[in-house]
Amino acid sequence: MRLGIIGLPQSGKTTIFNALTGQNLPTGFGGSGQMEVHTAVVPVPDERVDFLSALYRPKKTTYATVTYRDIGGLESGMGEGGLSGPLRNELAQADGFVHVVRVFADDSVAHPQGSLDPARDVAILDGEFLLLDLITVERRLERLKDEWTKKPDTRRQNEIETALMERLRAQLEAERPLRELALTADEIKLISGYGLLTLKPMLLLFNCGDTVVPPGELLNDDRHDPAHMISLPGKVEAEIAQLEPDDRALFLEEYGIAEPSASRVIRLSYQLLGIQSFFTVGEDEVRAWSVPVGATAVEAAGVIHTDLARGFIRAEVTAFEDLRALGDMKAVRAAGKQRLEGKTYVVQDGDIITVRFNI
Ligand SMILES: Nc1nc2c(ncn2[C@@H]2O[C@H](COP(=O)(O)OP(=O)(O)OP(=O)(O)O)[C@@H](O)[C@H]2O)c(=O)[nH]1
Ligand SMILES: [Mg+2]
Repeated sequence: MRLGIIGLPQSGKTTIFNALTGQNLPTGFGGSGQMEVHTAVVPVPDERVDFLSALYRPKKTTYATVTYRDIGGLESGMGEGGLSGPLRNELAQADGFVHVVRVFADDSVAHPQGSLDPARDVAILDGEFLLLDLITVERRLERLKDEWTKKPDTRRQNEIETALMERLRAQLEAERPLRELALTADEIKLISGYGLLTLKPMLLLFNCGDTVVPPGELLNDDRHDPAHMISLPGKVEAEIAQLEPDDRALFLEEYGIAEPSASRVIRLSYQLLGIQSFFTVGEDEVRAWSVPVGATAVEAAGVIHTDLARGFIRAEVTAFEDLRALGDMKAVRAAGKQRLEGKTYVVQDGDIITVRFNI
């Protein structure tokens, strides 16, 4: 799953990318306004995996991952003619966005709007995305009108899609993001190829200077869920990410920080994408796997290996918290806490799963 880090020029996107990924890309003026993309795959910190790894002492421990893309090149006004080319593709292919908003004051860093105003900056990028989606929807509606006369045999389908597109248009004209609409799985499938930007989940990341201001004091906009906002000191976080693990632990202890905000952002982005983790355990490997919320046992088996889905018989399932409470699998079984589940069982976050299969 892929998250695009976006924001106005000089908002601190690359700084945040460095903080999240531990990379050390150059920041500051230079790339500004240019379409430029950096990518990194990042393990999702999960103390449950740490616990399982300590218990099983496996040869290998594998965390779930998310991919971040630092996407430069978005600007105020870019939505007007619609986007094309690599920037459009890049945005369309993201599963969600981390929108970096500048809060830090620093006279040596130019602000593209000339002044500090986080709420205004959020509105600017939101407005560009709404406009870009509106252009996409209107183009599609024109196309459907064309096809109505040219392809009479697909009129039923055409009607269905036209009605849906008109619903999307009304939403966008009311300046509301598409992600707020209650769409059916079929409807989502129908529009999934159009790269609609406001349909994707978005995390607002307020890049503060040394004084961290809570999101609620920076923005009051019901189009953004407070659970999908976070404030952090971007530059400090990027510096923490550069420390060796031992120095980092010392630094955090000294400042009384339980955990770097970057770790929280990574976990938040994982949740933002509507995915959750289940675990497989053993002497060889303890591993977190990602499935969409609502996935079934056979779908989870298929994530591990297609053979496991094909030959699926049953899944042995233990809730992680039961294992943590009881200490080991033997105690879990003795307490009757290990269940046998069938193909249609809906996987819960933190399930420890062993698939019984036969091929
Ligand atoms: N004082 C201060 N400066 C920051 C902070 N975060 C980023 N900066 C500085 O702001 C400038 C821009 O940061 P970048 O991370 O390059 O911003 P960007 O959004 O990637 O910029 P472009 O890719 O050029 O659009 C750099 O000089 C950073 O050092 C912060 O929290 N405090
Ligand atoms: Mg940058």
